[in-house]
Amino acid sequence: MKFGTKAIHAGVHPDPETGAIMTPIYQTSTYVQRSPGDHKGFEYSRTHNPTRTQLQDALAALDGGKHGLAFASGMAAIDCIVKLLQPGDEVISTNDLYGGSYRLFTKVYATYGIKFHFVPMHDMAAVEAAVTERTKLIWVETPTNPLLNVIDIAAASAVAKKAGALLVVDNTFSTPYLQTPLELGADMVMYSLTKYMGGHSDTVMGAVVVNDDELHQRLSFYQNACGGTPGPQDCFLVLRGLKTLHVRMQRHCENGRKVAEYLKAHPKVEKVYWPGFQDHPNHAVAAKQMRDFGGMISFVLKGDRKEDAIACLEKFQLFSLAESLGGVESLSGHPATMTHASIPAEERRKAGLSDSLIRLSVGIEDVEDLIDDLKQAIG
Ligand code: P1T
Repeated sequence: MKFGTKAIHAGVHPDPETGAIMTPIYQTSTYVQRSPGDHKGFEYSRTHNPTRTQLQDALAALDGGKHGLAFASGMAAIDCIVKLLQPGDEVISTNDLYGGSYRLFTKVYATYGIKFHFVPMHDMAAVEAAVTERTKLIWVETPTNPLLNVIDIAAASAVAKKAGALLVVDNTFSTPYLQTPLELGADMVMYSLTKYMGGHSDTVMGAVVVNDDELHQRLSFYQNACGGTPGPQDCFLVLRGLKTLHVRMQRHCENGRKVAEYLKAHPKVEKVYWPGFQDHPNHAVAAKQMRDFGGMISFVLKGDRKEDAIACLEKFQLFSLAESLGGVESLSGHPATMTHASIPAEERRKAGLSDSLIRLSVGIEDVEDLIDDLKQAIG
């Protein structure tokens, strides 16, 4: 089955009771048992819920995985993965990543004795140099948030296998439409479903997809034991979003390309970060592992001044200034004060994240209107 057909049909089936073609929202916390332990596979909705089961199956199918696990947020999904570790274990993570992931690693799990090494992962030699006998997890986000660096998943998988570590890919920016990390050797794919997968900025959710049965069992244990599970209404919304993922992503990519090219040609723009450009430092890796280049773009205005970036952000009419990304509507953001404020300024500078960086999530509006908005805001 091809991707678009899977996005609409995989994992879901008409309701056996009524024939309802869309997955019902099973708004129930519990399920009647005939006799203690004698039930229809559902005991309590933190553990299993039929709406969530269909979403998890759909997510697994789209990534070519065997098992999907849904969570109440992307952060809850990341939290569940890190729970696989023990004090003394080490993690190698990209140094350019979502600020919330950095905060969870450094402010929560580092205090439990897990050590995190943050390295520029587009340089695989830097990853290899950080490996020790305690390395248990390699954390890849690609393209990275917000600098759109691209990390070679197959190469990272080779390093992880040699080290005896698990490889996770946060695939939030790409979605399975653009890249399928399990096929490239990743052990786990992680999503903030809040973004492109849900696609309509109307719910917060996360997911993990895996192939390995034992890994799935361990993650399911923490999913249930710790309880960061989503409600059925949210699962329904993401299931609905997935049905148009391929159509939306195609348009995000088309609009992304036009916006990136417009910015690159603009005399007041210093630098544009977008992996589709031939001269992007990781373009060859992007072209190898991605099917297109996405709708996330960052840029810096000439002069590299924070106040100019803020003035531009305040002028946007269509690119609403808001945290988040991946919805049908275009958004803009200032990572240094918004999504990445939890990364200390010194660490941000080391990773190349300037206080004058503007991040765009290019939506699926008519691109001429988006370009008109950029024209008036940049001047
Ligand atoms: O917001 P939540 O659903 O909990 O997902 C966290 C998360 C994880 N990974 C990546 C790559 C992300 O971008 C995010 C959330 N990001 C934003 C809110 C943002 O505006 O960048």
